[in-house]
Amino acid sequence: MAPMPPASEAAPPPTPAVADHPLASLTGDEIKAARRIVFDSGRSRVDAGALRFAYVGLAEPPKDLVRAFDRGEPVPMDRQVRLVLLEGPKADVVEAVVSVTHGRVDHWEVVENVRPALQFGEAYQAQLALEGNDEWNAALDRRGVTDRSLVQIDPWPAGTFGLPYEAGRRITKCIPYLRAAAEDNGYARPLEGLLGVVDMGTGEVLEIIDEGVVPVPPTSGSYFPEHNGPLRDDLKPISITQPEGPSFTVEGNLVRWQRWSMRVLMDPLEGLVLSTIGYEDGGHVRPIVYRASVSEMVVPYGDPSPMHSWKSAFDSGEWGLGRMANSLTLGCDCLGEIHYFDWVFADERGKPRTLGNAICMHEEDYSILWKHHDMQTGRTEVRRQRRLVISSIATVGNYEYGFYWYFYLDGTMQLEVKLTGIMSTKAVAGDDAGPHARMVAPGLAAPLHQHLFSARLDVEVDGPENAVLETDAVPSPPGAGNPVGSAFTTTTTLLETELGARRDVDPARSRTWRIANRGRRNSLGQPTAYKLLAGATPTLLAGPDSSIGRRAAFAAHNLWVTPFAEDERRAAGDYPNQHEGSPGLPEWTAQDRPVVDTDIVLWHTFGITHVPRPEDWPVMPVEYCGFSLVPYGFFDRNPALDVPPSPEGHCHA
Ligand SMILES: [Cu+2]
Repeated sequence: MAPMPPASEAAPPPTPAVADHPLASLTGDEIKAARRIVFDSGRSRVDAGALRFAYVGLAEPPKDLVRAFDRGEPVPMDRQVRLVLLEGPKADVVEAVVSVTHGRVDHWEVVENVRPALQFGEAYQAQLALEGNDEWNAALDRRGVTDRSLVQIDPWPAGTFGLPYEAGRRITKCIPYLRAAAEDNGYARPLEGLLGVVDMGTGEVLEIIDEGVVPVPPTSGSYFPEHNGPLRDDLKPISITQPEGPSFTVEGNLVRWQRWSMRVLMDPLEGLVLSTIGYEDGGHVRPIVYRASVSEMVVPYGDPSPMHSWKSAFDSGEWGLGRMANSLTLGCDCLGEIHYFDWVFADERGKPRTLGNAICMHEEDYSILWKHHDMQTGRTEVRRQRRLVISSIATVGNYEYGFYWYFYLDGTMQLEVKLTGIMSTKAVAGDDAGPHARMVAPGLAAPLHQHLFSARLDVEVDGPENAVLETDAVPSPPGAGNPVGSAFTTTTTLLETELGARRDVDPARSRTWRIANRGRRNSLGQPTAYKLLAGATPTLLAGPDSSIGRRAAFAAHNLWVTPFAEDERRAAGDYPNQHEGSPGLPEWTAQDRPVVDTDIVLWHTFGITHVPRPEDWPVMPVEYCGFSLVPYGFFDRNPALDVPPSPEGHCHA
């Protein structure tokens, strides 16, 4: 695999000179201007040709300014770009913020001993370095590999294990596979026992690890139609048509649909970002979530063998869910009346490029919304549910992750992550994968692992000042108030400070968390609120004192609540790559700041513990995980009574 940028070489489309909104997506002109400002500033310690742009994204303006703009007040537009720059092979970066409105550098700081996400160009150089390395080639010879063009080398984030050569370097560990042909699925044929460790900055091969030859598994892992016939011939066409067009409108990156409104952005690391999510009610937009994103994700592996124990990819912070985003195809990735958003991003030299069809938006019929049949009169009322879908799919090495935000007619919103692609594999001599992996094909196993996501929800339910209430369903004690022993009730706890707000799901108690505005009441006198409805989701299984247990400590709890702080953006910190500590949520929340009736951020860990099954091979049918935000006293009653009966059916009377 050569992880090259997934973009076309085409020049960016013409862009307006002035953004129409403080949260408008960066344009190609703005990226060009930011690059020029960096070069012209003369602050870089290296030549322009040697400078690498590891991150280029919108530096979002203060929330108060955005709110004032949306109220129609005159606010000065200052479009700022946030950059992370690499000046050479060492493990340090420059953090910069430039104003493209004013043509100046607003912030420039060298940060020592941190590493940005892996760079595509450097990953490619690491592959070349191994191909020219004698020790690597000797190991391939021992495995009988004659045609080197069939060797697939996957560069991985290396993690951190206190090895002397880790210090001060940006490292990748490279896993080899042997394809049977150029288009073959290499993951079916691991060259087990062999790893190459490369300094990505210098291209120096640091270590070739050879734990011994294991036979290459015998069977193909092709998922191509030409190898999996005869194909089914009894699937009749399904056509989704909306003869009058979709029910949404789009202005710039502002979407309106059925009283919902939100802005759609893409971040290089977080991928899809939705901002200023609100719901129109009584003639004005009631805010719900200021900004929603997947701030981090990690895939820790549970196999202790030396080839696999180090694997723990932070696919957001070590690769980037926007950087790895696909260009989506009508009829394949998305079906129906589609609106696509292109994404203009900066490549590693800071030049604008366009990823066409990066984000897909459409409506889906979603079965029934509500129904009742009156058994006395025979009158039936039933309404169709419908949802707005905003989605993006990232390919991170062997896996695919689809991020689907849904908005429903009843005021519910949801994030669903669809996991597919190909599992990380190992070759096994014999038919016993041991306790930490599962056989998925002859001679081929897949290690146990987890996929854990951290959704960052900068909430503003009816305004910025919110609090979180945890509610458990509990049995009532037997006695006079519970004479037949069947009573149950709920207990509700206000989460007051950060340490007390590190919480976990409890399906046996139907635990939910309510984001309440205690200064606003519905007609029943209850605080208006949305509840975070979690699934029966795992937390991190790695030990808390292990390397990955520290680095991914955000995944040790399902819920964290923090007071909003502008620089607290990513659950495992800004630089999880080879980080030795426990940055991000564990550090911030150790301050134990109050989180009651103030501007708060919820961080929700959810995901899947993946015990591989044969049916996941050679390519996984989609597995789902996610959560919902459901109105809870936000409205006075079912807000979808005004949805009309379907015109084509006999849905009432
Ligand atoms: Cu998996």
